[in-house]
Amino acid sequence: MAWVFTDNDLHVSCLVQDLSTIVPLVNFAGFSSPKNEIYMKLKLLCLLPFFCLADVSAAEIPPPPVDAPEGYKWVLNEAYSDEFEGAELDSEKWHDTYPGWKGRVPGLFVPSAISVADGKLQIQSTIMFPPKGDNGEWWINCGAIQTKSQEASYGYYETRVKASSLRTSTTFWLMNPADKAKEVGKRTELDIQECIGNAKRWPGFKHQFRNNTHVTYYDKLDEDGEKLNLKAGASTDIGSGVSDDYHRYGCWWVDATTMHFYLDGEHVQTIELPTEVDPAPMDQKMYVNLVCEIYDWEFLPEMDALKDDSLNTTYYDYVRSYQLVKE
Ligand SMILES: [Ca+2]
Repeated sequence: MAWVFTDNDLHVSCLVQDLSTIVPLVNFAGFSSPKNEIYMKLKLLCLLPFFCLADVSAAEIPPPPVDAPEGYKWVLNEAYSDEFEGAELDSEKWHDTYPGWKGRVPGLFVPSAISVADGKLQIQSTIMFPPKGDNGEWWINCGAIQTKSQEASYGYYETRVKASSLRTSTTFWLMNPADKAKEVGKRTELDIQECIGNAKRWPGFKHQFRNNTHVTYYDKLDEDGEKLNLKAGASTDIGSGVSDDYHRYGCWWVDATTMHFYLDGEHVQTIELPTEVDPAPMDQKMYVNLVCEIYDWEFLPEMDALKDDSLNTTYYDYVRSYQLVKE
């Protein structure tokens, strides 16, 4: 049996085979301390190479928090999964920015905002100096990564993340490629979590698990003459701020109409898309995004917060994806 200890502050995870392995080590280090203190000491012990595994293999990654339907099993989908071990972003798996989208003024996506350390993807938003753009309109470093594979389909998707305390977003979402969208006449977007650590205009973004879906039809117009956009969302109160601690945000994208959402492993919401216009609205293959961006409807981040490394970084522990495969 594997016991997993995860530190939310120092970003140390370690796997040990048996609790009995820990006790002598703790005693050896001279600690007979309460639980929290033992955990603190374990952080140090985890630095010992013989004690801490360098990475998390697929065999150790737990299945989704939902049982596979009878006759099926969950299989990890590597192209859209990453434990963020090692010292840099896996360039075979990810773009270190958002191809085709620079960000929203004044937040420019820059690869330098992206790093991998201590088992986490870190996206750090800071003041850009000197500013960029013809009029110096870009002056905040923002960050995005996107899977190079673009064929994510029905399955379970989850990230574990601690949002920054900025007025920038922390997000986890899927979208179909632009060229394919033109070909089929619709753009599909599945937003599993969109939150803002220090939200001001809409405070719910600060403490909610916010799910959303958009299907935009290029050849269908709404009553205002705009491209028809089917949108359905849901939100669940987390009970604390999204920047206070790590949370698991998951979605079982069941089929073209049904999506179940899971907060810390518990089913909390289901979105059912209407089928009057399109019998299979969310049927497109997509890529996966982890993005920290500026929203044009939100107040800008505070300068002091952008300068404060204890506030300006979002930590993604992992992103995991699973497909149902017939047994
Ligand atoms: Ca990790």
